[in-house]
Amino acid sequence: MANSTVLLSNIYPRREAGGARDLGGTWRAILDPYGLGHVELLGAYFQDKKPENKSDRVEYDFDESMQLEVPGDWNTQHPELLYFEGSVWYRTRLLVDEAERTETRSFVYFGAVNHTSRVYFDGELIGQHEGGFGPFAVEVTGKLSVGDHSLVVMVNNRRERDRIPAIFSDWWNFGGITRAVELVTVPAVFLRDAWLTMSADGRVVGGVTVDGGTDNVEVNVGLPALGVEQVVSAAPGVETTFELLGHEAASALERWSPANPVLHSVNFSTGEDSIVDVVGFRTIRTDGTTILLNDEATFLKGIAIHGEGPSGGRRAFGDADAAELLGWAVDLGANFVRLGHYQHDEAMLRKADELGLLAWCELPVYWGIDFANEAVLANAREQATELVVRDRSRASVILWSAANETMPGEVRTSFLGDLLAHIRSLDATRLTTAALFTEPTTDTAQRIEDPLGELVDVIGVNEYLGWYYGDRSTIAETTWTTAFGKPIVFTELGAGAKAGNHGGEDEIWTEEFQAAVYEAQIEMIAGQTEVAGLSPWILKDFRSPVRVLPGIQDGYNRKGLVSEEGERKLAFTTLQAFYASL
Ligand code: GCB
Repeated sequence: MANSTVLLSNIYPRREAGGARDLGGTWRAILDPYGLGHVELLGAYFQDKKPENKSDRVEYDFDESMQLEVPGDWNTQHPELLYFEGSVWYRTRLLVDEAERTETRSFVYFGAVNHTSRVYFDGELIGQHEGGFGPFAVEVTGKLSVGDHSLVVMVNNRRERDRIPAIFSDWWNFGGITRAVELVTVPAVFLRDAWLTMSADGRVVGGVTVDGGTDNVEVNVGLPALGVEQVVSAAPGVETTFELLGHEAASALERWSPANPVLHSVNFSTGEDSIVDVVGFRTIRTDGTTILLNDEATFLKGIAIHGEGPSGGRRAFGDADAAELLGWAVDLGANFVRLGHYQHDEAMLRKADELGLLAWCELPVYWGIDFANEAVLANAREQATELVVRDRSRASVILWSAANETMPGEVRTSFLGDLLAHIRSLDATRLTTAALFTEPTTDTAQRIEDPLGELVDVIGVNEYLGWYYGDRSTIAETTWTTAFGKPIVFTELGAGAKAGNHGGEDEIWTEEFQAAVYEAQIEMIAGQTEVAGLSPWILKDFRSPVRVLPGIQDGYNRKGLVSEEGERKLAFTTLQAFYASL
């Protein structure tokens, strides 16, 4: 199924300027475990009917059906939905009054819907989308007459061999309309996309895509603080890229960094449309096995984060969750977050920009994907476009990750090669990466030779010494090298511990055991020459249906530095002390 949706960026600026109406709140929902809700004779739920009189055979009624909060996963809203995988039909009513500008163009924007969705407006199918973590929009221009309208969204989160992710993962398959839904109103000719960032060689570069009209239009791009204003001539429907300022003027710009996360106001305008964004400027590149931020060697003091809220074991969304999760990372002394294993809420990157956290953004190409399937590759490319286009103005974003723990093989490597080339074609200013699967040998000299290493700029290594592999006593003397002369980032290491469970360092699941693994890892890292950072697994305990040990896991992966309710474990302090010492 190819997507029939539109990709709109700059939702934050539009929201702030009053161009977006929040459609979140309490929606109605009908469960459809057999996926038959579209069948005319049985229901055709998208028609949003109800029995009108005593002889009317309509076998559903949204008004009397289950309530679900949007945004939000469905799993944690009703106990009977915790494990539900299948289709749910969501319905909200949209009241349009006289004041609503109907002469302009309007889109219903979805921050994310997991996993596959079909959107119906007043009974008509207006868009379908595949991919559970990327933003998309459907156009409703001309449909917003004054009155009451029906918006129905069929959401399906079945795990399938030909989806991304596919069948297996170590996280909860949260279903639903998990991020914000907004009615976005724009002029007839508008900026579908507009971005600005700094290239690896310190130039201010960007792009604009104008939607509507047939003629070329002038787009003004300005950096008011510097008195810079430039006109770009853009043809409708295609991206026009440009360089703002000369190289010299760009080099005089105050740089964004973790120590100084300075953001500049940037505006884009054409005809009746304008966008005001805040953007930081910094360079990111590698030199051999070193990562250079603003031309200075930078060690990534990181932590991995899942898109799960700070409490309640639910899908995270919005500014408050982002502030709390990233606030913990700041307390830890981190300058880097790995946002695994899929695209996170835009709020995370906006907040990371403000806080001065560098970010790794990732696609859900995780474990066993159907790499031989062309349609899967096509969807991977669509998901990559959503990932990159939404956030390529964010200074925090330094790494685009194509995959996590995929098994070496020709078909896999060619799939990821294609995907990485696609990512680079959308954004050549940042580094590419992937978290590689490693099964460390018993040897203390570990060598990474997965050919994927050839295709990325930075090599992510998930290693788990002292947990899945090896003996804790030999971690410290282990060395890591690759065949590629590129920076290594330990993207995963760690151990499970139940918060509040205390005992000896050799007693598994205790906070002491976990802290001891961290101590040994820290000792090891100090002795590496090719390692440019780490993002241990993971900030917070997170739900996973494969973690079933009673009394310890109870449905949670326990490798968090804090529990699912935010209680800090000993290892938090261990890592914090290490980061403070650097
Ligand atoms: C991994 C995976 C991650 C798991 C983790 C674990 O290698 O990348 O998704 O959650 O290990 O805890 O086993």
